[in-house]
Amino acid sequence: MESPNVHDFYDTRALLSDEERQVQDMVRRFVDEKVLPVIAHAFEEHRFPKELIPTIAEMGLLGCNLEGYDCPGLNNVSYGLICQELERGDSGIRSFVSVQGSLCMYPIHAYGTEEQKKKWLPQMHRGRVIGCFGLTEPDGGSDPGTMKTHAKKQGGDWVINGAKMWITNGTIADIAIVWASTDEGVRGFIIEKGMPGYTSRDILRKMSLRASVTSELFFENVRVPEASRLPKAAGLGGPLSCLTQARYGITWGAIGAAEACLDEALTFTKQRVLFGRPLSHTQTIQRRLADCVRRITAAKLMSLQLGRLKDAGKLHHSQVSLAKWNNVRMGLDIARDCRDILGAGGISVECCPIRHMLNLESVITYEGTETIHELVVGREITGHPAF
Ligand code: TGC
Ligand code: FAD
Repeated sequence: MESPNVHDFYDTRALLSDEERQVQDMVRRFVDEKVLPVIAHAFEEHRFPKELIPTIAEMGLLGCNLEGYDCPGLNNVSYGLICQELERGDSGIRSFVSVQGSLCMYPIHAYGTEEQKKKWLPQMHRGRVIGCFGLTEPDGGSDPGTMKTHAKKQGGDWVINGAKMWITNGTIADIAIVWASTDEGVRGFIIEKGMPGYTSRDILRKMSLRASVTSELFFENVRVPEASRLPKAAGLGGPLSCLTQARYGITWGAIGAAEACLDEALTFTKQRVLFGRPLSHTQTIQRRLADCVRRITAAKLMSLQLGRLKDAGKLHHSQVSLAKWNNVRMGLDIARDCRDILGAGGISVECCPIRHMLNLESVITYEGTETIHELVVGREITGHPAF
């Protein structure tokens, strides 16, 4: 009997179709050849490597699991594998793809008119139009139902006032999907860069997701035509359904970040000789590395089953919450442990665990904090909302 593959202990690759494996291999090569050589420097410089966008678009990764409008309609397991490989590079690159596909193209696809879909989706798939998603506000993100951004009907238009904060891609976005309260409940709007009264600025000095653009958006009497409203989105369920798409991808992404950290720690412990033997020959290090493999293996099986449920149309959003909570916690704990295993060298940006660890501090907060996901699962099993 062959020994298990350290990088895939339960041979989950065998559970993938040929197409899924090809997609994974293509993105893996892209990350090895184009992302890894530049990412540490980009992180240090607090710069999103925008020059990667054309290649990401050429590979068909933007909105890859949407059907029609020039999108390839890959299944959700393929989308997950793409997120996993991208986040093996950096959470910032996966975030860019998540926001474009799951948070901006998905709501247009699910809730837009035929005209909106034809106008935006092909261009967004090709990376010629970049989107951002504005839900969180300065006064708090966990409870978006209390948002203050407001849209008021005036004649045939809507007039929007308010602000959004911590918005990925904000200043580089050509369009923003903005959620606002109205007299009839929460509604979604496509707001275009350059519309009078709409401004944005970057949030600087981040210690996490430094290779990603994070911004504030401001709306001062922004006049938006009815044709820019997403007509099929009514209520908070609209934006929350987009979050389910992105959270699903994050469950896979965290696996990639953890794998990158484990790879580096494993190589190091085989080479580092202390007390007359390689570190990898000590019991404590073996237990820690084995624990990484245990947790990554469990996370992979969770995300794969989640993907199969999603592809079968049987996914409940609380199942995504369970995996977002489990897998991001797994990634963060592994990144931190691998950082420590690398000793002093582990605090250098030249080693990936500290970068992943810092990034995952954002990932565990955005798209619903860990506490929110625990409470979503708690509500599901008790029937009582305890938020
Ligand atoms: P609640 O009563 O639970 O729900 C209102 C309606 O929405 C439905 N629903 C969902 N539908 C789809 N997916 C989900 N995940 C859903 N959660 C709820 C629900 O069934 C209901 O429908 P209906 O028809 O009965 O009206 O609403 P609530 O106000 O009690 O809030 C629940 C709570 C706390 C779970 C929700 O507010 C929440 O998820 N809060 C966290 C907010 C959050 O995650 N924000 C993320 C902002 S975007 C972001 O972080 C992007 S980072 C991007 C990157 O760079 O990758
Ligand atoms: P708060 O909601 O103020 O929460 C503060 C603390 O209170 C947290 O620890 C939380 O878990 C806890 N808490 C909240 N409610 C309860 C409760 N009932 N019981 C116990 N504890 C509770 N948002 C977007 O809309 N679009 C984006 O593109 C986007 N990108 C982001 C990128 C980055 C890098 C970051 C860091 C955030 C981004 N966000 C985005 C915002 C993100 O979704 C919010 O930060 C998140 O939802 C939490 O909101 P908050 O930061 O306001 O924290």
